[in-house]
This record gives sequence, structure tokens and C-alpha cells, in this order.
Amino acid sequence: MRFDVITIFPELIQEAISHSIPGRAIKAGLVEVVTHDLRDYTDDKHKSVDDTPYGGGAGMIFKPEPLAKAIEDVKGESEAPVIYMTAEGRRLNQESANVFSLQEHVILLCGHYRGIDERIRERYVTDELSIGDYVLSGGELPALVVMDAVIRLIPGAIGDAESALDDSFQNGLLDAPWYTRPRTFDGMEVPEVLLNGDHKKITTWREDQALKRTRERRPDLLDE
Ligand code: JCZ
Repeated sequence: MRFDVITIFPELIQEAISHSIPGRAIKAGLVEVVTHDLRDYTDDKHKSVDDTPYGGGAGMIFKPEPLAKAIEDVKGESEAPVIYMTAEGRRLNQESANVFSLQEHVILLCGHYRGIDERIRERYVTDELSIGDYVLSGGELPALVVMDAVIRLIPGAIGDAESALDDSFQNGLLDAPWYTRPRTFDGMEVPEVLLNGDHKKITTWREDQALKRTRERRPDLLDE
């Protein structure tokens, strides 16, 4: 799988994606994350990517020409979806991460300030994605969230021991509580059932806990 990320902060993307499971997947050659500095597609001496909005108002808008050049360059003959990260987009969830993980090539657009010229959305953008109902300063953190959620679903990215199918949300439920050594921590005990090696009982206990937690914290998930 290949992600092309169009951004004014390529180092931020590369650094953040080079650790943990995504970092391992990249080193193993399962996925490639290629960043493209939007400023490389400008042609003025100040490399300006933004301008003031027509009609007035505070804040700046990403100019269409550098974005169009970058997208055309990155797309080539590819049919890859062009995803624009925006709070106005469809909410990312486990199901959409699963769908994107089947793509061979994905292009991610990261805006800043008040966003990008609307005509880029009309001409090039195929999907608009939000990671939640809060305002962020730019699309880089959302793009990283999308890539992290998708990369871990690529076969081989996660060891069998940590099967992605067991992940919270992949089964529609929140996760059960987990414990490691020591058996007693600050007077708090590990639940007895986890200590006696009855794996059938342990599985049932974890399922019960996951269901209880989901009912208490996210009953909306049970309606789906
Ligand atoms: C560009 N402001 C891109 C995305 N879920 C979410 N919240 N906020 C964003 C976002 C905000 C932005 C830009 C300028 C994404």
C-alpha cells in the first residue's frame, strides 16, 4: 500500500509515522508513506501557499494552483482516492478504516488556516474525512490518525499475538480490562479468574467485561 501526503509539514508526517506499528510496517515494506512539500509546487520567491479570502474575513486560504500541481503530479495515472481532511467531512470509524485498507494507493491532502480553495474540492477531492467534532489547526494530525488506523489493518503489520481482529471496535465493542505483573499493586489485586489458567473461563470473563463496559460507556455501539 502507498500513501502520498501533500503537506506543508512533511517532516512532521515522517517523524510521527516512523514509530511503533506503522514504523515497523514501513520498515517491513508493507506500506510506503511518501510526503510532498506543497511549497515545492509554488513558483514565487516566497513560496506562498495561501492568500486572503475573497469577500473578506479573518484567516487565510490555501491557493488552488500549488495544490492542483501537487495533486496532478502525485496522481499521475493512478485512480487513487484523494482524501481531504476537514472537520466538515464524514467521520472516520473502524469500518471506513477497513474500507481504505483495501486500497492500493491513497492520497491525503492536509490544509491549514481556514482550509483550501473550494474549487480544489470540486475538481479533485473524492472523500472528505473528519476525525471528530473539534477544531484542529491543520490536516496533518488527522492524516496521521487515518494512516495509523489503516496501516495496522494491513496483513502482516500486526503480529498474530496482537491480532487486529481482537481490537476494540473491530468486534463492535470496547476492550476488556487488562493486567500485567505484579499480582498486587498498591493493595489492588488482579482478578482471580485471570490467574488460574482456565482459558475458556478467561475468554468468557473478557467478553462479559467488554459487553459491560460498552453498555456503561458507549451504549450507542450496541445499537449498531
Ligand atoms: C485545515 N483547519 C484540516 C479535522 N476532525 C478535524 N477537526 N479539524 C480538522 C481540520 C481542521 C483544519 C484543517 C485547517 C482539518
